[in-house]
Amino acid sequence: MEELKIGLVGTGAIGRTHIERINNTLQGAKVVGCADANVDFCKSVAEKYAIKAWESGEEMIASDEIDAVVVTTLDPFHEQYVMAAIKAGKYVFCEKPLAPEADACKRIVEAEMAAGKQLVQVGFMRRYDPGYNQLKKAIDSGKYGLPLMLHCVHRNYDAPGFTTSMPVENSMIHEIDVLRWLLGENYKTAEVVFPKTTRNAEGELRDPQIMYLTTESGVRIDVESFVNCRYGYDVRCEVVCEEGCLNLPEPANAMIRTNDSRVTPICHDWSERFPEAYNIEFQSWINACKEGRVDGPSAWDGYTAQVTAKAASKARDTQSVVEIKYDAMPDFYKK
Ligand code: ISE
Repeated sequence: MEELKIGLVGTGAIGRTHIERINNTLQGAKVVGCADANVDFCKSVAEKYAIKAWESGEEMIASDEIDAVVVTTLDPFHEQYVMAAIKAGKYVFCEKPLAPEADACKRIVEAEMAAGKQLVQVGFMRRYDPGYNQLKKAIDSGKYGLPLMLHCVHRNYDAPGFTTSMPVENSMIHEIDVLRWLLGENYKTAEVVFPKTTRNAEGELRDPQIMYLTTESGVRIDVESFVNCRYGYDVRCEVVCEEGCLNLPEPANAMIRTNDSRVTPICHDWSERFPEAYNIEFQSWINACKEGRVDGPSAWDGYTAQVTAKAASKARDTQSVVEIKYDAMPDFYKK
């Protein structure tokens, strides 16, 4: 296959950045068509990028003009387009979360197994971030002994429209996935506690929140989410091992001396913090599609992330420690 022809469903902000990334920066693929529930807006996007606008996502996915699919719609619509891609036997990249409910993720897993071939990749891009990869390499080397505790921070400048469930289900879902990948094991329990709420939180939102997870082997993790921190975008991860402590590197920025102070700027949001991770993620997905395989976060990873997030949500709502129970991983997903 010369160039992978991609159809993208959902032309919102992240969908448009993916079109630009694939068509202008990456190799071996082009987004050739798009669809969106807002047909007029979709047409304006298609015109801007000189691609075809489709009135129906399903028709685009089934068409011979498309080899593979990217789903960047609102979360509740992920399932229907991922299912359409599985039905058409096409590789599909779905932004996180795979679906808002664990049952929907399970339906996708079952459909993919029934199709007999892995086709789905979930957009957990932190697995491609060079910094998290350095942590993984250091952990896997065994040089520092076993990981015992992880201290993580995930702060956003602001988060308009956020409700109390979103810090877990929309923000910390990234930690839920990337830390499970980092440690190579599932979680056992979840708990979420509320510190004092910032006066910058909208409406009933509880912000910040701290999520505690334990893994099957007993590693203890704390993740602070503060979605209205009002100073920038700040993602930290410290892995305390038996004989060493590993810290996620921050993007390097020049330190400036000005106004009687030393200032080192930090990123404002996730799009500034993780562009490299997105580029590596999409280039790997394109290459894998062309080679006829999926090598990134699978539908099973999407399912386990959602089961974990739902347990953490239950823990938050009931202010108790909740045990996390996954179905057994089918052989189909074992590497
Ligand atoms: C957003 O959806 C993301 O995926 C960002 O990475 C995260 O930092 C932010 O909190 C989420 O709302």
